[in-house]
Amino acid sequence: MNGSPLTIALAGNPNVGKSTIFNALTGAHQHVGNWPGKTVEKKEGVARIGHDDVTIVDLPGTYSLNAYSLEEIITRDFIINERPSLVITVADAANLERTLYLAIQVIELEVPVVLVLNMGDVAHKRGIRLDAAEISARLGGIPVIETVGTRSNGLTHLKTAIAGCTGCWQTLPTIHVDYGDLLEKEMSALHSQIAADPILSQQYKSRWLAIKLLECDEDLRARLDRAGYRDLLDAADHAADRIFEQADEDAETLITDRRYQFIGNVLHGAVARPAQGAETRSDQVDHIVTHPIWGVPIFLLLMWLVFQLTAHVSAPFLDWIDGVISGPITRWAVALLGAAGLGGSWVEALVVDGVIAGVGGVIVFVPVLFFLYTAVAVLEDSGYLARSALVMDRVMRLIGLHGKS
Ligand SMILES: Nc1nc2c(ncn2[C@@H]2O[C@H](COP(=O)(O)OP(=O)(O)O)[C@@H](O)[C@H]2O)c(=O)[nH]1
Ligand SMILES: [Mg+2]
Repeated sequence: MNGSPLTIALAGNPNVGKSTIFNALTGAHQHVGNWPGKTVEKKEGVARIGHDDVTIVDLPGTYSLNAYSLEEIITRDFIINERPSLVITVADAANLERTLYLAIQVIELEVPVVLVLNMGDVAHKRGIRLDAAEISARLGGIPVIETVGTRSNGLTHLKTAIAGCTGCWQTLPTIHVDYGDLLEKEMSALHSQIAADPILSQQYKSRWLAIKLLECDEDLRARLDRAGYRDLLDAADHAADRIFEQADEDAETLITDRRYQFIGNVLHGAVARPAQGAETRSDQVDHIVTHPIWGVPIFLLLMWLVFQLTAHVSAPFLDWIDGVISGPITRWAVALLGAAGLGGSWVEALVVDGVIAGVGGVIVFVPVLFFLYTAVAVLEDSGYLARSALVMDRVMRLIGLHGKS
């Protein structure tokens, strides 16, 4: 396998730890640039997997593989056109229902996938227990690896899984989300039509394209339109119309629902959460500070404290700076100018009454600003400011000024 240019892509929602895992795998062997013609960052690196050097591409974070954003289009075009040997799909172990949504869509692209459940430490802290082997079994046996990216936990496992999976296109498990009779019937008709076209079926996986057409994917529709597949697009439109008539719901919504249902089935019994009611300290504080009634006096009290802190704690510093500027500094300047023979001249007036008094008048506010910004920074970083917006929004609504006013 030496010398074969293996490429592995990392996909996942934003903030699930893709780049952390990318960095841990590639170390210093990285190249950062842009995707051709796009303003989205492209990170590529080389990792040593077994005896091979493997190229790893950190794909942009996306929540879905629709065509609603540049990131989504880049990600899916890369997987479809570049056909990486493997896609490592990173999900957040503490938010699996949500973050598996992208993983399911990558699996639907029928590429070899290794599923990484990162943030194992966060899940553990929240009392969430996962059965990775069970999840793997329910996903047709694709490798499922638990990691803590920030501590490089699970990376050896991940590398072993990668080594065992690269180029295993032949042994791909087929995992199909069951979209229900109505959708499946329409999909299989489109599927046959796509599979019968040598060019199209070479370029796309037929079932995937059928799903995308029912989802009314604008990007793919435009591409197929340009390539002269009007008949197929018409067939997809008619199918979507029939689905809407019968289900009273558009195909895209039904498809999304079915994917979440599929995820629910995969996780059912494989993920255990602590009993409801086990609130964290942070939740308790949240309830108090965002309380519909107590929230407002707490907000006013905090603002009063910020004001007091700013005004009174900074007062001695302010006085001291004022004293230094109007005392010694002014005296030194007068003495210096006197020694230079400029005592009592307009130059002295300019320096003392103009420059020193003017700059001094600004500098005395530095302590005030320092304490004010420190207080605001603490409130901001603790997350209180964001919560207080919620509290004050309720008050403002009472007087008819909601957030959009
Ligand atoms: N607690 C915890 N934090 C992590 C873990 N992996 C990554 N992070 C942090 O999560 C944040 C987002 O990670 P990043 O790799 O930038 O995510 P990306 O947007 O998917 O590339 C960073 O602050 C990481 O340090 C993990 O396993 N546990
Ligand atoms: Mg990143």
